[in-house]
Amino acid sequence: MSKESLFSNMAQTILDGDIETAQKLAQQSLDESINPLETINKGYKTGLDEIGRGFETGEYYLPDLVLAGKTMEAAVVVLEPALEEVAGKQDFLGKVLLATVAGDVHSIGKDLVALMLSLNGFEVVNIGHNVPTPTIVEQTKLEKPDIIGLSALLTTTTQAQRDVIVALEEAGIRGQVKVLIGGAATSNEWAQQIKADGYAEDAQAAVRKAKAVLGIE
Ligand code: B12
Repeated sequence: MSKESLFSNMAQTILDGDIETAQKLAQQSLDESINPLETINKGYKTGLDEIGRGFETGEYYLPDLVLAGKTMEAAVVVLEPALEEVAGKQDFLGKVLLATVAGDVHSIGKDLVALMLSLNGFEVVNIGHNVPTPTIVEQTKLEKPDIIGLSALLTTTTQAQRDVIVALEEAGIRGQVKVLIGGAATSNEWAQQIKADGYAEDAQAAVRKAKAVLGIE
C-alpha cells in the first residue's frame, strides 16, 4: 500500500470510528518506518478535520465526534513509543503548565502538545481540560512553571485565554511566566491581541515556540 493510501485509510478509520483498524494501520506505519508525526498529521488528523467540517454541515453528529476522538487517542497510544524514539534523550529545558481553558473539554490536541513537549526535554504538568481560570492561577503559583500553555478549540472559549492572562496580571505574576496559546480556534493575531507570548499551530511548532520564548537555540 502506498503511503498516501495508508494515510487516507487512517483518516477513514476516524470517520468510521474503527478503533481496531486505526491501531492496526498505526502499527503498519511503524513497520514501514514512517515518521509517527507525519502519520498523525497527514493520516488521523485529516480525518478529524473532515469530521469537524461534516459536523458543521450536519453530516456527522456528536456521537461521531466522540468516537472519532477515542479512535485518534487509540492510534496515538500505538505511536507513542516511536514518538519517544524520534525525540531521543533530551536535557531538561524548563517546566510547562498545560490546560484547556474553562468551558472547553477538547483535550486531544493539548495532550499531544504535552507528549511532544515532554519528549523534547520539558517537564509538563498537564492539569486537564475545562480548567477554571482561578485554578490555573493557583497552579501557576504552586508549580512555578516557566511557561503556561492554554488550549481552546471553541470560538467562545478563546475569551478564557484572555481571562487567564488578565488574572495573572492581577495576581502580579504575569512577568514571571511566558504564556503560549493554541487550539483550532486561535491564531497568531489572537495571541497578539490578548498579549500572549506566542501561538503555535501544532505540537511540533509548540516545542519550537516553547524553546524560543525561553531563549533556547
Ligand atoms: C474530537 C472533537 C470533539 C470531541 C473532543 C474529544 C476530546 N477528548 O478532546 C468532543 C466530542 C468531546 C467534542 C465536543 C464538542 N465540540 Co468538538 N470537535 C472535535 C474535532 C472533530 C477534533 C478536535 C481534535 O481533537 N483535533 C485534533 C487535534 C490533534 O488538533 P487540535 O486540537 O487542533 O490540536 C493541535 C493544535 O491546535 C495545537 N494545539 C492545541 N492546543 C494547544 C495548546 C498550546 C499551548 C499550543 C501551543 C498548541 C496547541 O497542537 C495540537 C496538536 O497538533 C473538532 C474539529 C477540528 N477540526 O478541530 C471539533 C470542534 C472543535 N468541536 C466543535 C464543537 C462545536 C463542539 C461542541 C460544542 C459540540 C456540541 N454541540 O456539544 C462540543 C464542545 C463541548 C465543550 N464544552 O467543550 C467545533 C468548534 C466550533 C467553534 N469554532 O467554536 C469544531 C471545530 C467542529 C466544527 N467544525 O463545528 N468535540
